[in-house]
Amino acid sequence: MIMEIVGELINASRKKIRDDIKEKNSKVISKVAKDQYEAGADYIDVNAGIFVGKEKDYMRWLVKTVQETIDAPCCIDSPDPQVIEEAVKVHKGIPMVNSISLEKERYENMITVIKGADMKVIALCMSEKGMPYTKDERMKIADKLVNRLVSNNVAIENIYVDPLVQPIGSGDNLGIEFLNAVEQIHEEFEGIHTICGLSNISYGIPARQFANQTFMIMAITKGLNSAIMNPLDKKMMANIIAAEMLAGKDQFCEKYMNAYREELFNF
Ligand code: THG
Repeated sequence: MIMEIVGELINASRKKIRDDIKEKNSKVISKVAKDQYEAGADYIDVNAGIFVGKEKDYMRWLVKTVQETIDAPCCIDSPDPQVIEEAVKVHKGIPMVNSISLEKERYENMITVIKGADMKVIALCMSEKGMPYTKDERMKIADKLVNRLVSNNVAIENIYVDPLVQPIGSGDNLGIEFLNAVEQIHEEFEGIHTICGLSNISYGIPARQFANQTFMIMAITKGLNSAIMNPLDKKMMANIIAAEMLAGKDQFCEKYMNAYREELFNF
């Protein structure tokens, strides 16, 4: 697939898995990693952010546990540069760092971990001024952040800009402003990736999956080429394959045909 999928399920903010992380239940973590990998995840997100003071220890354990089970890289999800630094040390292969932002302290401390290392980096559109709402606010942050990363010798291909999905319930235009930012980022920076935590869009509204699945299709038409999401959502995975074909990203419909043969549309 063109879309790079980051499996979101190993996140301590999820009630369903919180205690399994807390108790270091490697059997459950291994299974959730394996299930996501087999469903098509390219990266496994690991987030232990709720364990204040113990995040570093949990993060190291999560990275090791995931990588003992499957041969896939992790998306190391923490705002704390020290946590990222320690997790990267035990990580095999090329990790994705989630994330750096334009906030002064976070940028300065995070760039020392990233500089010169072979890793993917999520550039989250957040600044001292807080979260962006409009396309223009997102672009102001994205432009500064990408240029700064490039000047710190991070290759454009390794940058995943996250324009930040905001809940549609907080403003009617928050979906379209995000989508237009995705489009403009791809116009301005050839070879760059865009990424997002897709399910933020449906926070606080009912029938969340339906909104998430539809928003994904809309984002693909704007060029979104990676997402932090639940790869066990079969409808979502089928939508991605069809939308990418229809957006001209599947030469000779090959991936779509393969997915059909593998019965990925039978659910
Ligand atoms: N951008 C970046 N990283 C991110 C996000 C983002 N990491 C965290 C998050 N957003 C993406 N990951 C998840 C993981 C799980 C869930 C949502 C996003 C989830 N949420 C349900 C909810 O919100 O109701 C269930 C919560 C529960 O089980 O208690 O499952 O935007 N770069």
